[in-house]
Amino acid sequence: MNRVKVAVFQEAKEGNAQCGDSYFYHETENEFVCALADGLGSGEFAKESSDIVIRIIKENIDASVEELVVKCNEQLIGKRGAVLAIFKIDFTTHYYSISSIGNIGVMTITGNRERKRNIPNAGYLAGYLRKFKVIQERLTDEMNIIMYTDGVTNQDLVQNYFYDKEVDRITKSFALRSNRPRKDDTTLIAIRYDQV
Ligand SMILES: [Mn+2]
Repeated sequence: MNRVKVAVFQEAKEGNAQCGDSYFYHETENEFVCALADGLGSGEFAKESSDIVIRIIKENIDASVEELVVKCNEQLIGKRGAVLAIFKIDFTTHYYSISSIGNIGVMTITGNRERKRNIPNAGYLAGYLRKFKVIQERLTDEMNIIMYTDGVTNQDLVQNYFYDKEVDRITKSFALRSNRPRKDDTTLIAIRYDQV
């Protein structure tokens, strides 16, 4: 049985058929990883870039967050580019890592309802990569982690339904109550960790 629960809401920008955001998550005995990418611009080329990023992460599940960012960046040379957030849990050390490059978000919520929005690194992935930070923190006994692209607004992010322990209820509440019309492709990933 998986230790981490995940639910995803995704919708294209108003009037667009295809969403340029891509995501992937996977749990093994020792790790959980989730990545979310938003291709720059919109349409086909945006999707191409975000798909490349997600493919690299699937093919290199065991790599560190830092290595994943570097590899993704290399593969985007000559492409439109993408912004990227990666969240990874190491079950053996009880630490999690987060890195985000560009306008894409990660918010952590601990059991005592403390919300923290990860500060993203400036820029985006497209072949030239500046220095970037990977934050590492100890897992708490219960945590919600919310990953989102820029279709999710600040107004959405302060809502109380993000405290819910059931990830499906978080994405359903978001679907019902978040801001519309969608001015950008919108992906919201709700992740729940409970120490067993
Ligand atoms: Mn976007």
